Parts: sequence; structure tokens; C-alpha cells
Amino acid sequence: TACSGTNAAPGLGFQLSDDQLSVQEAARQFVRNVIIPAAPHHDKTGEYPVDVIKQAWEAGLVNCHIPTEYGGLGFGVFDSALVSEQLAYGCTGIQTAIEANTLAEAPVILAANDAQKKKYLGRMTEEPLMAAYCVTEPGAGSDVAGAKTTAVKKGDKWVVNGQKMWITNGGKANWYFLLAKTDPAANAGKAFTGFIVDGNSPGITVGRKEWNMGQRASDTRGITFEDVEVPDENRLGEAGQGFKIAMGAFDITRPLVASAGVGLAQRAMDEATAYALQRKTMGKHIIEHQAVAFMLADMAINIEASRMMVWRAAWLRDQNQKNTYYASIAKALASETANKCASDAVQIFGGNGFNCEYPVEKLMRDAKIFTIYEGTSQIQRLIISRAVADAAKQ
Ligand code: CS8
Ligand code: FAD
Repeated sequence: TACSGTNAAPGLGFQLSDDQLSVQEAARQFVRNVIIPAAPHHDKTGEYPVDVIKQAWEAGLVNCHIPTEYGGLGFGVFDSALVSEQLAYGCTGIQTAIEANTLAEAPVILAANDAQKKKYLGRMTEEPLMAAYCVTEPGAGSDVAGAKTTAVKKGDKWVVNGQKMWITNGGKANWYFLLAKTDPAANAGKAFTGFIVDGNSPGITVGRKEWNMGQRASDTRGITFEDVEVPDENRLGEAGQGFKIAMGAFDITRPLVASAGVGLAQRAMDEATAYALQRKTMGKHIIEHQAVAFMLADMAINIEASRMMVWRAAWLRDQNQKNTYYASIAKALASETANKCASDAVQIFGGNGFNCEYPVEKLMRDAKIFTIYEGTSQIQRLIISRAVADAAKQ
């Protein structure tokens, strides 16, 4: 018959290739051997995981999406998502530090010329360097169009003044992607320009490491730019295109942040399941109490659904199709899944769940940022609802 079950859905496939399976397995092994043992120390001390990142870089798990012509692995978003899910399973603080490189590199991959790519992407593949993406400001996070940092053209240079806030890898970066206003009178789509700024440029002051609720291995800082001179050759694309370049980067990185949320949620489910299989109350393992078992079932439902949305959003981008709507759905769903799974894992652990010697309290602290960074859950819903309305108007 036409639908025999052997080839029922031509054109749609969920089977990973052998290469993808081996990348996924390499990441899984690295996480088990290196990240999981190191994570508690970096969480407790906030010490930046230099050694772990160096080993991850040597294992080919950092900067995966740099094109092969600039020395990278040339991964698409889908393959990168397989890696980031695994890294996040081990520790989302360490994974965020690693993924902030991807975020800084994304505008360069999207908009840089060949010389800029050779110089700034090339060096990332030669040494384990870090980079950072500077868009958010003390007064403007969700409202990127409200950012106030300016760049003014003086001869063949731009002079940058302003303050950025909450910059991941802010104190570790060899270079920054910077979004600055270059035409304050224009609409957002034309008002901003993107630049690559060398980390050692005179006039840059890096603030203190922020002590956050979770993901403490990651380095988050404010950065001040005071009369920082940036050569015009470090301008990304045309002047005025910066907002679109910065947004285009999110189409790549929101699926990756979502995949990290899936990794955290999966870790929470695995920890909670192992605990529920050995903890006994009222003469039974707690997994035999349906109230507990159904929490695990709900975790599975939300994790599977989130992973599928990540795969769809990532796959579309790799096909060069617009994925903004799906990237936002994946980001919102996976972030909320991460929070629900971590919170329910704490519940399943009972009193032990609230204690810092057990892994799930860290998961709950680490999960919260997922509904905030890379666009809050409210901003994802703004993007999704605008797309729903636009589709209805057509
Ligand atoms: O401001 C937008 C937004 O997305 N806000 C959220 C900001 C955000 O996500 N910040 C994250 C910072 S980075 C971070 O947190 C790092 S976490 C640590 C590392 C993790 C590891 C990876 C908005 C609210 C969605 C939109 O703002 P508006 O002011 O309403 O602008 P629009 O009218 O929508 O758009 C203006 C023009 O830009 C064009 N645009 C919009 N989206 C896109 C995309 N690609 C290309 N171009 C885009 N996705 C839009 O078409 C408009 O162009 P016009 O020509 O003006 O019509
Ligand atoms: P606000 O924009 O002030 O929002 C406050 C609240 O109002 C939120 O609940 C928000 O959802 C809601 N809200 C705002 N506007 C609307 C609206 N229009 N409709 C409905 N609700 C709305 N930024 C970078 O550029 N680079 C980085 O590397 C980076 N890393 C980060 C790492 C960490 C640990 C943190 C905490 C932040 C990081 N950020 C980074 C910044 C992050 O993206 C912003 O914090 C986030 O986008 C929210 O902006 P905000 O903090 O200014 O909150």
C-alpha cells in the first residue's frame, strides 16, 4: 500500500547521520569526563573555567560554526545544537561561556568581509580565545532600539562612547562585537552600525564580575567605552545595517540557547529519575507513587517537544530559510521547560533537593536565566504574536 510504514513520510527524517551521532557522542564523553567533574568547583567559586574551555577547544567543541575556509569546522546550526545540548547537560555556566563565542562570531559570519573574517575568526581557531557580543546597556535590554552607545565617524575612524551591561565573557574577550548608534535620527533598522572592537583598545574599562543567581562559571560584566577609536576597516557591513545584523545573529543563537535549555532539562530529568528509583517512602520507591512518576512523564513530554522545536528552528536556518518565528518558539518553550524540569527535580529530591550537596539546586539556579537572556520569554512572545498577526493579515 502507499502507506506501508516503511517509507511513510518521504522528505521528513529524524535520523541523525553517522557524523552527527559521532559528534554528539564525542561531546557527551567530554561532558562526562571533563565538565561534570569540574562544574561544582566553578559554581562555588565563580572561577572562570579556563582549563575546561581550553580542553573543549582542543576537542573541537568551541567555535564549531566558523566556516572551514577560516580554519573552523563549518557546522550548521543543527550540528552546533547537538553539541550545545550536551555541553549544557554538564554545566550551563560553562556552556554559556563557550556559546558566547558563537554569539559574538555570528554577526561576523553574517556580515564581515573576507579580510575581517580571516583576521577575527581565523585567530579563534588558532588559539583558545574568547569573544563577546555587546548589545545590552544598563538602560536598554529588551528594547535594543533604545540603546544609546554612539559611534561618530572622524576621518577613517569611528569614536565610540557608551556603556554596555551584562556582557558574557566581558572580562575575557580578545575582541567584541559592538552595536552602536550611528544615525540617531533614523529608524532602528537604519540607526545602528555593527563593529568589531579589539579588546585591548584604549578607552575600554571592564567592570567587576557580576555575582549572579546561577551560571556562576560564566563571566558577566559591564563595559564602558570612552572615546574608543575603531578603524573604519572594522565596520561590519554598511553603516546603518547594525540592528539587522544583531537580530540576524539571534536567528542563529536562539536555537542554540534553546538547545542548552533542553540539555539542562534532560539533566534534571535524569537526576530525578535516578533518585526516584532508589528513594523509598511508605514501603515503595517514590517512582511508584503516581504523583512522582507523572512529574517525570511531564518532563519527558516537554523535553521531547522542546528538542523538536530546536531541531526545526535550526534546520530551517541551515536551509537558508527565515526561522525567526520558530527560533522564538523554541527559545520560549525550551527555557520554560528547563525551569519547570529543574523545579520539579528539586521537588522529587525533597529536602535533599534544597541542599547544595545535591546537583538539582544548581540546575534550578542555572535555569532561571534562560527565560531572560537572548530575549526574555515576553520578547519571544512579542515576536511570535507579531508573526501570527502578520500571517493573518496576508
Ligand atoms: O529589540 C528586538 C529584540 O529582539 N529584543 C530582545 C533583545 C535580546 O534578545 N537581547 C539579547 C542580548 S544577547 C544575550 O542575552 C546573550 S546571552 C549569553 C550568551 C548565550 C550564548 C549564545 C525586538 C523587540 C524583537 C524588536 O524590536 P523593534 O524595535 O520592535 O524592531 P522591529 O521593528 O521588529 O525591527 C526593526 C528592523 O529590524 C529588522 N529585523 C527584525 N528582526 C530581524 C531579524 N533578521 C533581520 N532583520 C530583522 N531576525 C526589521 O525587519 C526592521 O527592519 P525595517 O527595514 O526597519 O522594517
Ligand atoms: P528589561 O528589558 O528592562 O525587561 C524587564 C522586564 O520587562 C522583563 O520581564 C521583560 O520581559 C519585560 N518587558 C520589557 N519589554 C517588554 C515588552 N515590550 N513587552 C512585554 N514585556 C516586556 N546581553 C548582551 O548584549 N550580551 C551578552 O553576552 C549578554 N549576556 C547576558 C548574561 C546574563 C547572565 C544576563 C543576566 C544578561 C545577559 N545579557 C546580555 C542581557 C540580556 O539579554 C538582557 O538582560 C535581556 O534581554 C533583558 O533585558 P533587561 O535586563 O534590560 O530587561
